[in-house]
Amino acid sequence: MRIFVLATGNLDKVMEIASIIRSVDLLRRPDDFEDPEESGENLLENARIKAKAVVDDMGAAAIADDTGLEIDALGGAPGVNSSRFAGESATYFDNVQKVLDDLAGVPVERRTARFRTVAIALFPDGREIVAEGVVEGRITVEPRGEGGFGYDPIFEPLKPGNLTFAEMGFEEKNEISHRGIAFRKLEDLLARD
Ligand code: ITT
Repeated sequence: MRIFVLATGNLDKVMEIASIIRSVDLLRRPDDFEDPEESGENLLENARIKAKAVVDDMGAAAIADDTGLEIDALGGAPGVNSSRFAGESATYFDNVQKVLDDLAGVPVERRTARFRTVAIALFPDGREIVAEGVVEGRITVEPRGEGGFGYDPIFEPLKPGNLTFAEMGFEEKNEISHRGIAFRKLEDLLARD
């Protein structure tokens, strides 16, 4: 089995990725690993920055993702700024609140949005494998559900039942999510590499 270090400091993402990718061994970063500045202009650049920080520091192959929520009525925001939409040290709750405030009065049919994940596997020799996953949906008028993380309580994927990601079970979200799609593709590409 190939071994990769999972280049993320976000434990919610660690749990999802570890459950989606089963055919490679994933190690965690050390707890005191310093997050690199996500200064890229797009999701791929940021995913690469996170993976490269681990490759450079640990000399091991790394896997990372960068994810953005793109809201059409906000011109595609928060996009690459999803973790800091309401400010540098914003919590999940602050970011959700800002989205709902910014969309106040916007009717259901114009609340279209998508989650996009770019996943990367980066090797010490600089070679990389990249895969993307997208899931279309809508932003709800108020948060619903206790599961998931981040913007999950206000994101309803286009699927019969109209549940938010936070109202779905863990496996159900991974089955259809941006991250599920991206990492299953990455796993396929790695199997053929
Ligand atoms: P790392 O950079 O350490 O991986 P992060 O939390 O900054 O962790 P991202 O940049 O990929 O991760 O994600 C930006 C934000 O988007 C994240 O903080 C969440 O608020 C949100 N987000 C990411 N994936 C999500 C998901 O599956 N469901 C809901 N919100 C998500």
